[in-house]
Amino acid sequence: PARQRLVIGNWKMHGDLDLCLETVSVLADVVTPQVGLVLCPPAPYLGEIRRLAQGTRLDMSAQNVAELSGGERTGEWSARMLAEVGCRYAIVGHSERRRHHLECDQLTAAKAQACLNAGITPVVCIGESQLERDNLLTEHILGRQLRHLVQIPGWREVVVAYEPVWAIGTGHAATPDEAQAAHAFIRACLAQTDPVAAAQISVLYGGSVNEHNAAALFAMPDVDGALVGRASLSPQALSRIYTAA
Ligand code: G2H
Repeated sequence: PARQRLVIGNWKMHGDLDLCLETVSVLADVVTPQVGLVLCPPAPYLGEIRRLAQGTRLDMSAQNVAELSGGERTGEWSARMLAEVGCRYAIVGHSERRRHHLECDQLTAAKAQACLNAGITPVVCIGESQLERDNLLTEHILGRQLRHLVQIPGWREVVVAYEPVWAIGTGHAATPDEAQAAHAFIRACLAQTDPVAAAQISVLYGGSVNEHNAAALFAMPDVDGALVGRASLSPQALSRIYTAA
């Protein structure tokens, strides 16, 4: 199968019920079968998005999920629960989870497998920091993160999001060439385990994507879409980014 093109709007810890309504109203009519459009609100709004998006082509994602299927873990939720309320995706390993919640490669891989077990697609975020890039460690870091990913049996079914930490929320996106180089490297790494799967996996770019830079990023051969943070809080901007894909 061809690579799935995808635009995911990750609200992070922003938004409210009004934004749910406005976003679905603006975006429901722009979604085509060719490119997926996924709303990723804070967990308390998943039910509202589900209700509003019923009968549209919009998909829904969670921003996080537990690696366990259940248990005494106050404040956590399982992939099965996300599937039950209509999530098709869950983001795992976002750099903000790694940084503020000390999530590591092993935990990220376990969360990805938990999603696959429950029938939802994990969007696995990887990427290097500014310091790592300055020290020419980008490929080393991406390689390490991917090595953990390919150890889970279901890795061929994941979506990968390349999110260079230095580009996240800074207003400075990677240039199309920088993104392409990293995406090609990611694919080459995955190809060491399975060349066919590596060619078919969707690799999204994330980090300060906006309506002005999206088209040039999407024109790169190994960029299959975007994980959009800040700009997704404007339904009009998200709509223009989606249209560029
Ligand atoms: C990267 C991205 C969305 P932003 O974290 O995941 O956020 O577009 O605000 O840089």
